[in-house]
Parts: sequence; structure tokens; C-alpha cells
Amino acid sequence: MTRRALLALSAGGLLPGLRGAESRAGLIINSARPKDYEMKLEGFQDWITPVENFFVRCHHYVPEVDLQAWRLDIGGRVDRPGVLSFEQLKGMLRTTVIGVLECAGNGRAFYEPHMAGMQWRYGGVGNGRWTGVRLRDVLAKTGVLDGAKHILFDGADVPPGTMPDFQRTIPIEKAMHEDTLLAFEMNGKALTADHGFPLRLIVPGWAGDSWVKWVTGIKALDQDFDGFWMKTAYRHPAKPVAPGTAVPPAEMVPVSDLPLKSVIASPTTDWIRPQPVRISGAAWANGVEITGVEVSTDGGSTWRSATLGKDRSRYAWRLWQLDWTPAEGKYELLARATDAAGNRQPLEPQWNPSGYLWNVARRQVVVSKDSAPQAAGPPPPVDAPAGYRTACHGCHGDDMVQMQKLTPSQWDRELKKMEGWGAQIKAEERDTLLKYLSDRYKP
Ligand SMILES: Nc1nc2c(c(=O)[nH]1)N[C@H]1C(S)=C(S)[C@@H](COP(=O)(O)O)O[C@H]1N2
Ligand SMILES: [Mo]
Repeated sequence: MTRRALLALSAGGLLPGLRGAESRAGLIINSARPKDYEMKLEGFQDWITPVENFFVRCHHYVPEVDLQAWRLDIGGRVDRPGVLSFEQLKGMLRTTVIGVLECAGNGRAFYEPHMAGMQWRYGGVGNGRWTGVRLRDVLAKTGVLDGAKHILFDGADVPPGTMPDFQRTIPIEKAMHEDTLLAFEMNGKALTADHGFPLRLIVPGWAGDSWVKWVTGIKALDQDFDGFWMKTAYRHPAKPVAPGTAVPPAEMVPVSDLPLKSVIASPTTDWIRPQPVRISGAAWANGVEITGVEVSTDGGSTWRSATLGKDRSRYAWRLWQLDWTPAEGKYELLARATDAAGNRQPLEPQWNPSGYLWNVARRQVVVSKDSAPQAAGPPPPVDAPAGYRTACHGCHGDDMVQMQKLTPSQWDRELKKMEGWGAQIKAEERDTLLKYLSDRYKP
């Protein structure tokens, strides 16, 4: 396509919109600081997600690790605490696991009522080929004392202010599982800095919050770890709750397994032409084989079976597709996957206070000869009151603020949380700031 034709197309509104964000090598920049990049819907066409399309989720910043100085510290409830060099790790028996890495918050943007946090849509997920050593082989070198219940991981990223360090535990049974790895390679190459160079944890079948990056320390514990990222964050209700319910902490459990899920990735836009189109996507679960994907184009009245892709592996996603020739009109597309354990993907979301583990595949699509109307993005903070910049910019950019859709009381709670983490908000500026945020970035 010529440059002129491209300009004409984009002026006519035919190019898919990017939610106000720029795109970097196949990714949507949800937030530049901290780095949170989302895979585009096109990414679901690849069985193995190339590194340049792989989503990035960082709570703080990306640490630069010097391999010469790097050591893996192993301690706590072990027989022989010690350190391992990168050379020593690379000399051990290697294993490769192909598996889905998905952020627990992927799909959060779709929950109603909305909640604070990174507004992931579809692409907080990728399928990678992870190579490294079994965690249990590493732990065998130091020995683990009887009674050790959890293994704690710490990475080289150190948070700003009084924000809690990203430290996470996994139970000893999962740590000793033969598919749980400490990986140094992704898709056959050394891990990139964004994805945890030089070493990260691979917890196949579990959500991404357990896949600790830039690992420098491992500790065996004989009790639950009470750091913020285990005790408060990454928890969801043990039993289903009604949307909007405030759930007492005692009724919350840690997020672990990924739920059975499929994503409708093609069509990639919600406004398409009346001509043949391939409906396609990917489906995955927590290490159980995907046995089928059914698709409905009429809101669930009738269903057809999609064709599954030939590539498969226990923890990987399975691609699927179905051809469709729509007439002009409005359609509700649905997909539901089934797995070998007899589960079927739900048609309704299970709301939870932090918006984790969204697993519904539902898309509204307009088929029309006319071109799509342009959607307006959230207002930029050009007229922000005094205090906005000092309060918010210490840890994140405007993009992160602009994607929130919160009620005044939810904004108040966010401000309190951020103040607890060291945000500088002057008492006399707080009301103005709260009103400004609530007026602009609301449900
Ligand atoms: N040390 C460290 N590890 C981390 C994180 C982090 O902020 N710091 N983010 C976690 C989260 S929430 C997710 S979803 C995955 C994302 O991995 P990726 O950036 O390689 O896609 O890394 C996890 N590991
Ligand atoms: Mo995540």
C-alpha cells in the first residue's frame, strides 16, 4: 500500500483504532512507566508468541542485571544454604516446557462494576517456549528441611517509595513439580530484560503473578508469607460473589490456576465488511488438554464446532478457527472451550473485587458497508490541578491514570493506597485532586 493510500484509509477511519496508545513492535503500550505492554489481537494467530509480541507486566521498573556479579541465593528452611552462579545453573540438566503465561488481571477492563488497576483487555497473555532447570533439582542441591511449606522468590527489581517489594511464594508441592522451572531461555534465546533476564520462575498452568522475574533469591518457609503481594494482592473470593460485593479478607484465597478460557481474536476489529471472515482465536487451561471450541454468532442460540490447530502441548494454548460469511447487521459472537477434565468455559463472568481471571469470550460485531465511527479516547490531563504531577508521576505516567474508570469513593481509596506507598499529596490539594480524577476518569 502506498503512503498516500494509507493516509487516506486512516483519515477515513478504516484503520483499527489503538485505544489512544501508540504501538511498539506489535504491542499496545498500556503504560510506559511502569512498563505494561499488551499483545494485539493479531498475536493470537501464532502458536508460539514471538518475544516482540509478548506482553510485558512490571510492577516497578526493569532492573539491569550484571551477569558477572549475579548470584542465586538459596536459604531459609534448607539443609545447606548457599549460592549458585549462572555457570553452575547452566551446567545442570535442562528442560523445556511450552506454556501459556497470562497475567491474572488480563480482561480486567471488561468487568462491571470497574475496578482500579491495569486495564488489560485481551492481550495480557502469550504462549512461550521456556528452557531452564527444574526448580526441584536446584532445591535438591541445598536440601529442603521437613516442614517447609512455601518457597519464596525475590527479584532484582526494588520498588520506589514505600511500595512493597514484589515477592511471591508458591506452595512446596508446586515447587517440587517436575514442570516448575527456573528458566534462562525464552523461545530458544536468552531471556530479554523485560521478561526477567537472567532467570525467571516458570509455573505452568498458573497465573503470571507467580512467574517471578529477575530471580536473585529463593527461601524455604515453614509458614505463610505475609508480604503485601501474597497477603493482600492477588487474592480472590473462595466462593462466587455478586458483582460489586466487598469481600472480607478472610474469605479470599490466593490466585493460582488459570481457568479454562478462549479468546475470539479474529475479527480483530468490532466493525467489519459483509464478506467472508475467519473467526479464530486461542484456548487454554491449567495444564488440561483443550478438547473443543464451539462458536456462536447469534448470542448463544446456535453453536458450531471450530477446527482446532494441530500444535498442542500440555500447558500451551490451542489455536482454533471457523469460517463465517455474515450479512449486514449486529452480531454477538461467543466462544466456549471444553477441556479433557470435563469443564466448559462459562458464558458469564465471575466478578471479583480485583478483577482477576476474566474468562468469557463475547464480542459485539457490526457488519456494515459503511465505515466505523471514530471512538473518542479518555481526556488527556492537560488541565490537571496543582499536585497531580507530584502525586502521580513519581511512579507512573498519565496513561495509567487515564485508563481508570472509578467512582469517587474508589478514587478516594486509590489515593489512600498511593499515599500509603509514599505518594506526596498536600492536605490542601487533596480534595481538588480527588474531584478532578472522579470527574474525568469515571465509569
Ligand atoms: N520481579 C518481578 N517479577 C514479576 C513481576 C514483577 O513486577 N516483578 N510481574 C509479575 C506479573 S504480575 C506477571 S503477569 C508476569 C509478566 O511476565 P512478562 O512481563 O514476562 O510477560 O511477571 C511476573 N513477575
Ligand atoms: Mo500479572
